[in-house]
Amino acid sequence: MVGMRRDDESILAYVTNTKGVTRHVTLIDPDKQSPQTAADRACVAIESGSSMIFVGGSTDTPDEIVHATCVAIQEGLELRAFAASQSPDGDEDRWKVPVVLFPGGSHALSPAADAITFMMLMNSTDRRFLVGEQVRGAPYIDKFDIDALPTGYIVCHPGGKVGEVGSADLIMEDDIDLVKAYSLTAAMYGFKLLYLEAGSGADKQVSPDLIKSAKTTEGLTMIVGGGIRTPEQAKIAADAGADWIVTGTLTEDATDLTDLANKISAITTVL
Ligand code: 1GP
Repeated sequence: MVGMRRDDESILAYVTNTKGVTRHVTLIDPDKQSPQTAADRACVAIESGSSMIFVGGSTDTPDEIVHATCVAIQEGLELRAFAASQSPDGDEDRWKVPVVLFPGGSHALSPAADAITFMMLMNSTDRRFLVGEQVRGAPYIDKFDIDALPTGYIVCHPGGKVGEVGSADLIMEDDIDLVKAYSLTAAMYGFKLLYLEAGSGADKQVSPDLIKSAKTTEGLTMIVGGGIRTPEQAKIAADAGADWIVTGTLTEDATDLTDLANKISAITTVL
């Protein structure tokens, strides 16, 4: 395990011990930049208040690219942690954030990741996304000794590419009781995380009413992503009960690292 996490805390504990504070995840799609640029972006994100890195997104990225991206990010974080440890005012712990695979399937895995969101796309109509890809991937996750974070993944309207590829029976804005039933199901299965997804690049974020409804189920840490680009949008999701806000497109759209720092700081300061 290459993990950078704090020594006395498991990754699942890090993710689920929210202490009532909403935190931010930066999603890096390995397909969208070189591993070195991914590492630079991840370091800027952490410096700007992000608390976790997800690696994943595209459906057909080769394993080698995913792995090279995870290695580069881990090395970047390690260097920053070391530099902080050498400085009297340095905060070494800030750099010890998990690098977590956010896979589109049983491909795109890397032993350099600390953990994986081990997901059931709960509202898929395709067995492959309910349990098929998971059965294919589990032996590799076991072999690589990556922590599996048990996650219920629910795709909400508009759903974007993941909704299409994952054959999701989309949760609509007014499906308040349905999303509650899904959250109960997730808790009864023993999932610890529930990820409400509007789809990458969505023109509408997950409705706060859906977040509120799912949040009434105890024992689930709520991750919300898709279409969040501004502090106002992040605040809406946080106020509705999101424990983690994920942004991906925001990073890809940033014109440079300074722009990225400004955009992520603007979000993390309102959480
Ligand atoms: C996608 O929820 C994430 O899986 C992030 O979405 O790219 O719209 O930020 P965006």
